[in-house]
Amino acid sequence: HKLKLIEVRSEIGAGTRGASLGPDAIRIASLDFSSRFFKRYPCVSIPDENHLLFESSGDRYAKRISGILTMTERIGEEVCRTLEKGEFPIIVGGDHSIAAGTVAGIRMAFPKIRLGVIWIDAHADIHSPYTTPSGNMHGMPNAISLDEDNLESTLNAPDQETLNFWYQLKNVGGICPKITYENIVMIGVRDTEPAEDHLLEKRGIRNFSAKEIRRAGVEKVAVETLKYLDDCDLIHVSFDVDVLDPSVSRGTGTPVPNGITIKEARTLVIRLMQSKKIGTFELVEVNPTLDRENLMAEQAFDILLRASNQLTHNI
Ligand code: DIR
Ligand code: MN
Ligand code: MN
Ligand code: MN
Repeated sequence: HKLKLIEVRSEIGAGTRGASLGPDAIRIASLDFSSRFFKRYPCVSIPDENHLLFESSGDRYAKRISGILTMTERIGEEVCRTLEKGEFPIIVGGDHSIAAGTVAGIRMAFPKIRLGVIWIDAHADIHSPYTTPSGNMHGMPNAISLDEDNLESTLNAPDQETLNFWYQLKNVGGICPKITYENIVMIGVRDTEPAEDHLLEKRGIRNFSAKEIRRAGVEKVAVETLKYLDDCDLIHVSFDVDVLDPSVSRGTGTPVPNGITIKEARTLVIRLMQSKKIGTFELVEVNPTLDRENLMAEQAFDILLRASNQLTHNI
């Protein structure tokens, strides 16, 4: 099948604005490298006309959740349509809240399969409105996909309107939950809150820490990850650029110390994409307004290019 790029200009899920410019910054990086990447593959763009609004519905425990719901539905429909045509969607964000839409789209296209997720990120993004410290919805996509409220760790009292939106969000595509705990692997997660730690522990989520990656080597981590998800029929790879070390990840909203190197990230992605089970790839959280010299977008483009080349190779 063919690759299809889906650009999502979303930023209302993040605490720092500017991630909607990520896809354009990555395009500019590709031009600077004289790459024909964006000419080679068909590309659609999902706009977010609400992104410049300061307020949209939702309380402080789920900021702009009504806009997030709209975006999740749009992304879901586009990803579903792409998969139904037999094309391979590469989703370029935008903030990480878009991952809920990607997973919804996969589920809409394939309701019955065993779906795996490889979550490459400094964060677990498994908060709910009941537990979020920030109200930023890019910290919630995994909870949306898993139908996880984490009431045992409740810290907040979201209002009824917000909870109605939250329920709708989890039910986009009519399937809830969309993934299960045993079919998710996290790589590089190192900045979590106690409410998230509680879940990671209770549900036994597999997480390869940056330390483990360094000790075992990325090659081994990739092999172990794929082995762990061996039962899955199809796997989604979600790559948040803040998994990278802040020495290269200045241009992202929430950089976290002790990240993986760009070299480790390349090898990891190439090795993972060699698996025929990978069905979607997503790269998020490039924010050029925070960067110097578009460095983050250049690194992101490099990752994107390598992932795509590996896929083209598979086909
Ligand atoms: C934090 C930060 N856990 C929150 N999350 C981020 O606000 O929920 N995710 N930055 O990418
Ligand atoms: Mn994330
Ligand atoms: Mn992150
Ligand atoms: Mn945090």
